[in-house]
Amino acid sequence: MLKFFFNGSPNPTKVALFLEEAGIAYEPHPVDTRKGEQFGAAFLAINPNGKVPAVVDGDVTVFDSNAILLYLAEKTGKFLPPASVRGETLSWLMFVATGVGPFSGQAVHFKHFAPEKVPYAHNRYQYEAARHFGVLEARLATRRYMVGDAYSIVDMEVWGWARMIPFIMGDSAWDKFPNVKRLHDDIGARPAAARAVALKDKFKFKAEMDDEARAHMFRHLASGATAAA
Ligand SMILES: N[C@@H](CCC(=O)N[C@@H](CS)C(=O)NCC(=O)O)C(=O)O
Repeated sequence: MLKFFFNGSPNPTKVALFLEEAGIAYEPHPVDTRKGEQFGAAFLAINPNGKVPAVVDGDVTVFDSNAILLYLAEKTGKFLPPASVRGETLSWLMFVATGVGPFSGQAVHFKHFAPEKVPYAHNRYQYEAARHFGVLEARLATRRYMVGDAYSIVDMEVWGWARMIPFIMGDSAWDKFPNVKRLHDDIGARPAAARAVALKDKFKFKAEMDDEARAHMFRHLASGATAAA
């Protein structure tokens, strides 16, 4: 059975959504990143980058949520836009993977977790997160789904990050992205999405973002690393 390594954060939740939507039987393996379990030798052998999600599917190992979505969609033929829009599919998958996700992640870091206020970094990542969601908003203003005429892995990928919009940019941020909100709400109403979000609640993850969690998740703090002169 497919092994799914996850926690309750946005990237694993996209993959949980696909597994639930596609009806794939899977064995959940919680990885408590606030306890440093992502750096255990067994997990690093699965994902040398030490991050969730990852899957082990027989003798195939795949890490990175976007790679997993594409792998599973191609393997099952489910939620994969048609070949006629292959170029668009790849463009939007990569746009979310390399733009929306990383900029949102940094926006969250400087808004909520950085040990000191860094206005320049905060402003830059807030601006770039909003700009990236603005690109999605413009795309969704004229179409129901991100690519093609049907719900696909690209919509799942957008949903994973759209869920975080209030945390990334504040509660009022939804007002700027009504069409992203529509897609978010449509997907969020699906039973598979409820199951994907609830998966983490079946396991006990460390809730506190305390010194132990910070030491594991923000390793540069302990490494003595400083900016290059
Ligand atoms: N590009 C990767 C990013 C994975 C990622 O950043 N995962 C986070 C959770 S959403 C993680 O494992 N963080 C733990 C850490 O950084 O130590 C993906 O899409 O899977």
